[in-house]
Amino acid sequence: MRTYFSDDNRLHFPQAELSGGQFVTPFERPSRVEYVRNRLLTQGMTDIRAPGPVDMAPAQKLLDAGFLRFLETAYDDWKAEGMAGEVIAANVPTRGMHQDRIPENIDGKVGYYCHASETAITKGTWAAAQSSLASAQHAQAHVAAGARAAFALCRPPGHHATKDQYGGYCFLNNAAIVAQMMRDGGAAKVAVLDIDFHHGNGTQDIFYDRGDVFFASLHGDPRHGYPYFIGYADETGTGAGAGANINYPMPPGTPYSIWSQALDDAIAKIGAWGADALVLSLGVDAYKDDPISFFKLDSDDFTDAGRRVGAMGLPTVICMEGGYAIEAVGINTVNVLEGFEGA
Ligand code: OKP
Ligand code: ZN
Repeated sequence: MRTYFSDDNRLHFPQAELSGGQFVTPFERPSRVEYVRNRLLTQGMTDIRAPGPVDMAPAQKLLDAGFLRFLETAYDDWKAEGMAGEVIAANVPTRGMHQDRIPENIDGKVGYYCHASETAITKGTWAAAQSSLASAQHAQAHVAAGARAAFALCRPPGHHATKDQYGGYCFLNNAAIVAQMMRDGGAAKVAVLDIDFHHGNGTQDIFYDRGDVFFASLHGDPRHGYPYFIGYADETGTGAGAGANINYPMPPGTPYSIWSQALDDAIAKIGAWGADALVLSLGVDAYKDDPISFFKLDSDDFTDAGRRVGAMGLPTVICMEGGYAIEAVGINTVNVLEGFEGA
């Protein structure tokens, strides 16, 4: 399987993440994808290419224009206002406030376009987010040209980003944009299967009222984990999208024996729905030693999960999402790819 990967991911590396009331070195750091890259090489998956340029047109079609302008200019606007540090949201429109008025001051604007203040924007964030999207897009093009599957080693990740909000380490929703590109390329029905530990709220939100893109997510129960306010089992889609969204929230300590039942159910539902192409949002933070998650998968379980997804037999674009047990991220990610290829 071919991999697309951009060194420009390193342009996004904030000094700090707000975690537990302290600023810590971000969990979502460049070394994560270096471990994946090195493991790919170790395992002989050496077809690793830099993506060509990003195509922002599909993002402009799917996402909010003001949001894209904001991402592009936020850091400069922040600096122009005389702020000393990185861009961090501190004021958000909550219950009882206006939800639809966009402040002119950058400190207010950041709150409008952000859903979680752990995530900082730096000088290189926009370039890195675009390079991440470029990897996903070129993986999609490779599949469109006839490859069974391709791996986009995306960083920063994307599945928490909505049409008009960033957060949860995500800025541009790579998986959603690629799903739309598969639709535009001729796939009538596209499924996004999200096996990252965290609920893929951004992808769900983008397709919630659409009947042509199915979304399934396996994740930590939002009563116990980020993103906390979305990801419940009763979120099943609306309008034309009714029945095309399925969530599998699972409790702390969930082992592979339970998790894999949810995976099988999601795979069966996607099959019954009649998907003809697949995007896999691949996070490996369901791993037992992940520092910010609470499931109990072993490294071997990821191989088995990859096998089950591969057995779906669909043209598949695999987009990297999370995984923070740094040294195991490479092994776990490549295990999924090897399982997929061995199916
Ligand atoms: C992004 B992805 C750490 C809390 C972190 C945000 C998690 C974002 C996960 N103290 N909260 O889905 O892996
Ligand atoms: Zn995650």
